[in-house]
Amino acid sequence: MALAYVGLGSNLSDPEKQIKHAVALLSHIKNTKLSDLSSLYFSRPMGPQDQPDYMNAVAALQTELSPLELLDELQAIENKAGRVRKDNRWGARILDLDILLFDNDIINHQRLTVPHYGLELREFVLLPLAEISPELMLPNGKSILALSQDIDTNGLKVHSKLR
Ligand code: PH2
Ligand code: MG
Ligand code: MG
Repeated sequence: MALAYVGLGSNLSDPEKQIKHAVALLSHIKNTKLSDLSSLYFSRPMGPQDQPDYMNAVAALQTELSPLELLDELQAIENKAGRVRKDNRWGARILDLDILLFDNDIINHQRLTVPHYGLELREFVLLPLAEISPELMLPNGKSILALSQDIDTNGLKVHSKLR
């Protein structure tokens, strides 16, 4: 059994609804249990500024799946939400589900990099992570709580509880 942290993000097609629906689908992934869920956060776009604001959250999953099996499940949920995969790095998206951490694993696979490459630089990942797991450490030994306290919050705020 592994403990995985997944980042959820949306800035198109009613982001709040997208995230809530995605949470419901996360809780039905095979051989996986949704063990924790952050609040829903309102966040300013990182990357191109000519895109809508985001809603973000983080979920903790206990899973028997391998990292790539979990990635397949997450991509299936993204596709179901109607996400179109195009070459718009950091651009607007209906639903983005990113594996942030998978136990203490370091994964450098063509399809998957864990820890997520942007994790230490993104307030909309660090603050929700610190909300649910303030004691969490990255494989490189850094503390999530310390990183979350040092980062510019860039207007990030709790929008509502997700459960
Ligand atoms: N995701 C991106 C690009 N920019 N900005 C915010 N605030 N939240 C995101 O989830 C996000 C982003 C690409 O995945
Ligand atoms: Mg992303
Ligand atoms: Mg992604």
